[in-house]
Amino acid sequence: MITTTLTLLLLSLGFCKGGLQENYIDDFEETEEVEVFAQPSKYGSLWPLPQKVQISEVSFKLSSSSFKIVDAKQSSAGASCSLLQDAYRRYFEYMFGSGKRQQLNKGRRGGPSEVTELQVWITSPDSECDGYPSVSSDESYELTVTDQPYAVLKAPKVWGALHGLETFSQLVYEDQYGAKSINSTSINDFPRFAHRGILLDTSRHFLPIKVILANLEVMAWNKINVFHWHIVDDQSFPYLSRTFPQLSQKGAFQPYTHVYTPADVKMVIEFARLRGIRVVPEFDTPGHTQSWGKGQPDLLTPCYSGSKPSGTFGPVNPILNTTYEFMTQFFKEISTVFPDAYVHLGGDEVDFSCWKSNPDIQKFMEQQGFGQDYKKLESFYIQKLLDIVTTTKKGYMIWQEVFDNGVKLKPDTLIHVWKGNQQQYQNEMAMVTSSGYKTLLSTPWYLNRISYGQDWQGHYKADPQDFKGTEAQKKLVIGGEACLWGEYVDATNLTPRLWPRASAVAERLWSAKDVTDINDAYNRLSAHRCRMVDRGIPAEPLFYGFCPHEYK
Ligand code: CP6
Repeated sequence: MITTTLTLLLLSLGFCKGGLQENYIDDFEETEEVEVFAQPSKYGSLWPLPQKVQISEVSFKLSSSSFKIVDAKQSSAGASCSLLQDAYRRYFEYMFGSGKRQQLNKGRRGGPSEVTELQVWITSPDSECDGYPSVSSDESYELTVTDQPYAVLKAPKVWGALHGLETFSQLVYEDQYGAKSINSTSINDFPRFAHRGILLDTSRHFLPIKVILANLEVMAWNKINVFHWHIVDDQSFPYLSRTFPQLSQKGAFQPYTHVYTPADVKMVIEFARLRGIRVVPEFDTPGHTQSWGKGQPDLLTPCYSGSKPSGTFGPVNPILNTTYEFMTQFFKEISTVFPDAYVHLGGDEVDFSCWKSNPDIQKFMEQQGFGQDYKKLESFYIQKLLDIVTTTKKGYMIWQEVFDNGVKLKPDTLIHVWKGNQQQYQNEMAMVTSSGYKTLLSTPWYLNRISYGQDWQGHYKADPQDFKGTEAQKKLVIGGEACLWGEYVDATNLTPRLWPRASAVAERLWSAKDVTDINDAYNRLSAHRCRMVDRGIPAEPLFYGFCPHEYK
């Protein structure tokens, strides 16, 4: 009875078999045939793959009762470096769980020897323990697990040590009797690109702090080192500004709990720092600013219908002095709240129709000799904004439109490429770098776009240095970002939509250029995804199969 009713209901809603089938075929994306069930890789579950790895057949045991992660005697960072001490605790738990410590059966004769210590040795006199990571941070490390009672993790700075701890934890596996084991291994590792980011959008849906923190943790497992926080946009303004509290009072989703307080922001920045992750906030103007207008009267351009204001508003009003006075104060605050050397200033998708309708703007265009070229007006605004932000001693990132419109930029500006098909974004990368600017790629990594099939493969195959250009041009590519825009994403579906798909981008940006074996990637990524699930994160499956932990 219930079934019949349901069928009728579905039919009446148009969910008939034929319709479904058609959509299904339309949406199907061809993916390369990989082996259906994940096979063990010779690199185990390492993800992203280190630059140089040697793993031998010789294996050692690890016992939760005797194993310790300790500072090497020669290390420049010791017990007072809480960043490292916290990381030791985290990784001990990932390897052995927080449950009761199991005694290794030491009575077994002729059994393999045991690794009892991981010694962490920071080799540079300044470990940077209390600093913030930056685009020029040294993230390299060396890891050796040999026939010694202890393994050694050597890194010039704490940032490399954090990555090395993650790698060490990825080398630990359970043998057929369930005993923790690690093979004799030698790793020399460093990132291919310095900027490996993920964009999360907290304007279209508010993301609770705990969701942001949980995903920062997963970013660390994937050696992602930038959290691009697209914190505000048209739909809401959740950033609580000390200077302009009415921005979030009026512009955040109501009730007023949908805000990030100064204490929240501080917590996110510190949680990220402890994991070697930079927090780059984006305050996107002059477009994408509807929510700003609610708490800051006169900031946005009044649109006209005929000779009268229509009551709606467009982009930031570029012709008023008050606009620039506001921006000066606002970005002064931002520069003190966010310690990173960069802010993202947006500048994308500016709609000119409102500016065109406004008689005051038309008059201004005439005075300035801009004719009907509204890109010139946009550039006028951005130019002034960049000068303002420069006085706060920050560097800036901007979306590609700002470059496309010919705005004069500081030589160290980062141009963020996000538009077009493959041909178009490759042309754009070639143009940006031939003009001498540094660039970041996101176009192939719009994780908010979903389709039926293994779309991670497409993300994996895109390479930010694949475009026509000289070696010098290729060097100007400093990395990329996976973007998860928030229109259709909130706390309920963010995590499985992001992982393990963003992991594919993480390996492209960390590992050597020639790491392209899709079968091996499938095998390692399947295991890496199971590890994420094991560590408590609902990462979605790549394809058929099961995870080993499901048996426990
Ligand atoms: N919001 C802002 C967005 C997008 C951009 N900027 C966007 C555009 C296209 C897609 C997804 C997101 N939602 N501020 C573009 C950079 Cl497919």
